[in-house]
Amino acid sequence: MTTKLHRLALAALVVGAGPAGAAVVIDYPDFSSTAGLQINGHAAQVGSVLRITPANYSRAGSAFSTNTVSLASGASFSTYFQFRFTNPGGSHDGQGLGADGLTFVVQTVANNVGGAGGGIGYLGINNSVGVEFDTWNNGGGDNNSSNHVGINVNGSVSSLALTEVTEADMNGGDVWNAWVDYNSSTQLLEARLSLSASRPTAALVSLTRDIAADLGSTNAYVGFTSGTGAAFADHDVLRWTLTDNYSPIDPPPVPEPGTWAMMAAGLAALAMLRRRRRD
Ligand SMILES: [Ca+2]
Ligand SMILES: [Ca+2]
Ligand SMILES: [Ca+2]
Repeated sequence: MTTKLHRLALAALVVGAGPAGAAVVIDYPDFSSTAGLQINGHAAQVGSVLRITPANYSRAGSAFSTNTVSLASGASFSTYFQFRFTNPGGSHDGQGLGADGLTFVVQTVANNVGGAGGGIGYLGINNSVGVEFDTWNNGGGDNNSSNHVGINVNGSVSSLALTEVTEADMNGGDVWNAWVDYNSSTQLLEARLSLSASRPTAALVSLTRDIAADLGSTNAYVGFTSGTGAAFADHDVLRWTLTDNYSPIDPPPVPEPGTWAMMAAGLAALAMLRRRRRD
């Protein structure tokens, strides 16, 4: 268990101690490296983003930790990630273009799953919890909402809790900040969403649930799923951090500049100094 955790931690490049004793076990400041991830279906690394589905009809993709992550007893965890949906197209549901959205998933089934369309790549994953960022109104199961965050369990996309997103249309091309926290001592699962990187005080949607019972194990694959159908968008994850215990990530860590960026800045400063000396 420890070995798996270490492998994953090493692969995630940046590892540190989180607040309140929780360890950061996943930290991708961007996805210029996807080491430690299993990328499935139509998902792909594109530049420095993780594109879970591309803007095309009937695509499905997922990306999960290659190895299981060992969560705290009771399956507590906290995560923070940024996503962006761009290039929406295809048919529309009466409110904006683009579909079907993105789901953050904790599951114990496998690391290679994903299905298309309104299932958002999540449909059918047993022993799981998923937080969906759903941009297509599939009717009653979506509470007739075209832009909502929902909490799903055990591979069903009929959310047990669902809240309309009113800040903006998630398909609008903005960078969104999302937090999902599960505290096993209260069994409260909470999701937050904001255009700002400041973690909102109040959860957008929450559910009291024995997640450990759903998972059946505290060794879980963590990752993202997405699907497109008659409508589509590029569904990108831009950065991602996860801790192995309840420890809300606030504020999000500031990504350190890459070595090359620092070298480029250093060389530019040196060139400027040389020019000044010549003058
Ligand atoms: Ca929509
Ligand atoms: Ca939907
Ligand atoms: Ca939904």
